[in-house]
Amino acid sequence: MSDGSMNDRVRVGTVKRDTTETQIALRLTVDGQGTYQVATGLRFFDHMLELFTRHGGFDLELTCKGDLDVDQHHTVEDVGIALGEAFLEALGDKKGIMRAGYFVMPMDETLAVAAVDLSGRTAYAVESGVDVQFVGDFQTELLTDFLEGFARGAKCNVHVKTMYGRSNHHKIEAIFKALARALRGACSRDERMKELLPSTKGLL
Ligand SMILES: [Mn+2]
Repeated sequence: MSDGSMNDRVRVGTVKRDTTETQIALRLTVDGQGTYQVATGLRFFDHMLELFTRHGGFDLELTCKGDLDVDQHHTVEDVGIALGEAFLEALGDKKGIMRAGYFVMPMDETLAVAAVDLSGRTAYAVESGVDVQFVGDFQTELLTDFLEGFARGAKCNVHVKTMYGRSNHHKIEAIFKALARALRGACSRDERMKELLPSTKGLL
């Protein structure tokens, strides 16, 4: 039974982001049920965001109307920023959370790792091992732009790497799943230290 304190609240972030390049409306529930309604205009990207939501145990409603007639860059990067901002908002002062998390995720023949630190600082490192320009309708180099945007929006460190694998579809998919589960760990509540900020600095 919830006592209604901040530590028990269902953590939600909502972002509305309108530029000349993209119009985004996003609602993220960190403590969700894995449900999603995602429409970015890019089917492979939708697929990744959907499995990210399910594997993270989040809920996500997201629409993005982007300038796909230019190319996919603004859409993918801005969704990354908005999703990151939603996490930042949802987590509030970050008291009582684990803060850091990692996951090693197999996807058939592929293995990917992800590590995140909700540190208040932006940094990212990406080694996807993807060696084709497109997977489905998705321009694969934009995986890095998505993760950079996410790291900026959430003010966090994001590191992902495909250790090995063959299928480029699997490499990207394993990265999104690993990231989701790493984030799930980082966002989870620390029962033993629930009143404490997980930092000696006094601010995250
Ligand atoms: Mn797939």
